[in-house]
Amino acid sequence: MHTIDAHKNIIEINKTIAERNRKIFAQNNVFAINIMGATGSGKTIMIEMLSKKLKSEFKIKALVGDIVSKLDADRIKNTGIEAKGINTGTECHLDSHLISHAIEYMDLKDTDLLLIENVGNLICPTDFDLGEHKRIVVVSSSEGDDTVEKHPMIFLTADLCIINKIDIADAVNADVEKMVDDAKKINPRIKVFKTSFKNGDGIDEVINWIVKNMDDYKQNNKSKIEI
Ligand SMILES: Nc1nc2c(ncn2[C@@H]2O[C@H](COP(=O)(O)OP(=O)(O)OP(=O)(O)O)[C@@H](O)[C@H]2O)c(=O)[nH]1
Ligand SMILES: [Mg+2]
Repeated sequence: MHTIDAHKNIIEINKTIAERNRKIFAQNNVFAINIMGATGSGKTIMIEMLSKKLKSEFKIKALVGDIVSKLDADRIKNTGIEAKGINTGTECHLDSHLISHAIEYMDLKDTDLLLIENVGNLICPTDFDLGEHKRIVVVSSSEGDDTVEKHPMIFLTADLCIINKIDIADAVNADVEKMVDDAKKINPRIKVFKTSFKNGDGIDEVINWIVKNMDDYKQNNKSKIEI
């Protein structure tokens, strides 16, 4: 009798399609970010702010994963950029196959930055490479200051950790510095910013990080294309 490791197979197939997506992004010089994070932590509000602050300088588009509804995609569209909702149904994460279809009809030549909001939770998105170049994970003080410690895998795979809702940390008895320390203990390479997207604290640091990484990617990608 053969035993099949179905999860391993799914991850391998996902990886192959993710590499194909990455190649398509490179051909079109698109910098893609996978924005993961807890439910209600502030992923959509961050994309809304990024859109408002960066859309005059860069061509930005968004893909938005949700179990049902297009509410978040509509919120982002209202800021004046193209945003497409992807309903995952019973699945708690986006995968590279869903992204490959979503970008089929997107004008990637007219895109500098693709922001992909994953389904809100700190578990399922971890294993699924979408073809992105960087990963951001957003958590907030109101989920409890043990949230980071309890979900090490997603912080291990992320490049930037955002600890949001610092404006209400005292009210919910959350020790924000503990969250910062936990993220750095899990992943010493991770960058951590403390934010309040409600009042705008920390958004400029997030913007600088994105723009710097996008510039580096485009510079590197350009030299590869020229070779
Ligand atoms: N007090 C406070 N509220 C915030 C902050 N950031 C976001 N919120 C509120 O938190 C709620 C959830 O924000 P969203 O941006 O929708 O969160 P999300 O991560 O996209 O949520 P899902 O897509 O449902 O997983 C909204 O009511 C926001 O206004 C913050 O820094 N401080
Ligand atoms: Mg959202």
